[in-house]
Amino acid sequence: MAAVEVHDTPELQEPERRTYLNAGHTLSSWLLTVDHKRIGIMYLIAVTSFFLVGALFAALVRLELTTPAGDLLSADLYNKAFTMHGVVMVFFVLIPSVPATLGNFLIPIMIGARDVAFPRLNLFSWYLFMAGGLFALSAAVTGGVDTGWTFYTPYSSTYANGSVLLAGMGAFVAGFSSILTGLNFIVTIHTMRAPGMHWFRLPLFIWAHYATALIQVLGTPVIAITLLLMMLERGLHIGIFDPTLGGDPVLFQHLFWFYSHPAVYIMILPAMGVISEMIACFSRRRIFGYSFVAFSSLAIAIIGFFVWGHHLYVSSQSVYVGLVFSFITFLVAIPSAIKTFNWAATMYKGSISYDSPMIFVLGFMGLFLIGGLTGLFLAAVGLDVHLHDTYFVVAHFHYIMVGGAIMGFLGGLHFWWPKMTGRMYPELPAKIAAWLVFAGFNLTFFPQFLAGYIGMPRRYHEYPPEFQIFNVMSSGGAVVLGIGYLMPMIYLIWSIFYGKKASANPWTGKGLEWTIPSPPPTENFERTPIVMEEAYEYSHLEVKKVG
Ligand code: HEM
Ligand SMILES: [Cu+2]
Repeated sequence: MAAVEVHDTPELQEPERRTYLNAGHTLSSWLLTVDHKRIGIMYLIAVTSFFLVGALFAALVRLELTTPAGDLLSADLYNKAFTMHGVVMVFFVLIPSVPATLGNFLIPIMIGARDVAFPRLNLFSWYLFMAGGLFALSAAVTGGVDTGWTFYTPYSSTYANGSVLLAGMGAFVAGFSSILTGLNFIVTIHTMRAPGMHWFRLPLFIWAHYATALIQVLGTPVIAITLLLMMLERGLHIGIFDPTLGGDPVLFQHLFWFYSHPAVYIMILPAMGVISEMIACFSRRRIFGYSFVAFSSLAIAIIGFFVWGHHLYVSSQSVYVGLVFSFITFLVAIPSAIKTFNWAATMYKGSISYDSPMIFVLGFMGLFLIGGLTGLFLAAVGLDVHLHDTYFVVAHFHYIMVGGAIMGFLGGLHFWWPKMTGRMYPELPAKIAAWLVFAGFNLTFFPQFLAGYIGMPRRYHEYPPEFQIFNVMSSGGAVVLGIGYLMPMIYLIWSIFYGKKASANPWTGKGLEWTIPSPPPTENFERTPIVMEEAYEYSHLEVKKVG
């Protein structure tokens, strides 16, 4: 039998260091916490649970579409499945994914603060989010909703059966959580930066969240009021959207997309912030064109408010208005391209290490590029007449939102996991998961571009047999993708118990979060840090490492 080496582990002798994790072990110490880090973790658990629910509905949709006949789900059930998939994924996964979890955890730390500006409001936002989620889920079990996540009128307001009100309430209440989180971040970033942390020393993660918060505060009230009007019309027949009551159904689409296009930037901008941090760290370089990347977040947030009409090219909107929206849509592609170019330029001649978070970054770059470029196809009015409401659109937005936002989220989760939990996860499964997600994703969604281009419409449960080959590829890819998503859930949870202890700075990163212990103490910093250097001073660090 092998000899067992017995030695005194220093951890056993030292009194256990106080961290935000061991600050309290009861359930109420979590449910009543005002610590931004614990609230971030609570969002992480909630978002992951919603993700599983959303994925379940996606699995139903993909299973149905494997064969051309509508044999698994009736048309009605199919409509309900993709609606719940969309509602849960958009409002309860994508929108809170990065800002509510990583944003909550990291923003105060990255700017050298002890918490967000309004810690109680932060906890209240979490409860609102959960209440919204419960409304939405109860819609699923009390008859379901079949309007699609877009709730288009007059179908939703007058004709649809099912729990439209509950689902609408869900999105409405969750919206307030999003507004209050944005408000909290804006005030935090304005007022709580440590001495020396002036605006152009902020990590790009902060800039991205600042821009996102502006959209959350300015845009979300519009969707809230729109959903409220839809629900009022449904309950009281007040005639705002339904033409038989004297309303205008396209008005709903304008109001809906006035929020929901900017909302896609609520989903992607924070992920872009994550990507900037990881590219700098794993290329050991300052982000090329820091201020361009910072301002492009603001530009995206602002111009993003003026492109909503590209969802209405075929809705009776004047073709001249369509041309204006088309032009502005092309404009908003510029700041996205600036980011992509600057990331590539940062990596160029950088000393890149391919740790698992970086694999997610590279995956993000590839998928976001395809998503963005196909957006240009859709932005061209003439082409969009052909592509609108086909699987091409479905593929486009999944490349952006799942390929982009979720890839960034997963990458960030791996990158900061050691900081959040004090444990390292196993590297090899993480690399495998990153590759599986990338491969599975492409196999799932690339065929949808082709199917859409040759005319497969979205939102039908049966289709002509010539589209089957694409759908079989998609459903097969979804299995690979599903495994890629499940793996991190397993090894990350495993690592909390069995992972190697993480040092304060396992990636030798720059940024204040790497200067405090992993996991951080409740108050983050013993003393308020004084910031003396620019963001991403990696050249400096290289010298130190060698010397
Ligand atoms: C490069 C910039 C982009 C351009 C030019 C662009 C263009 C478009 C256009 C024109 C449509 C409407 C297509 C139709 O309904 O026929 C569309 C749909 C969509 N886009 Fe983009 N897009 C871009 C980036 C994004 C980003 C960054 C996101 C999300 C983070 C996104 C998410 C969506 C979604 C969710 C839809 C479809 C919504 C639905 O009908 O359910 N797009 N895009
Ligand atoms: Cu849009």
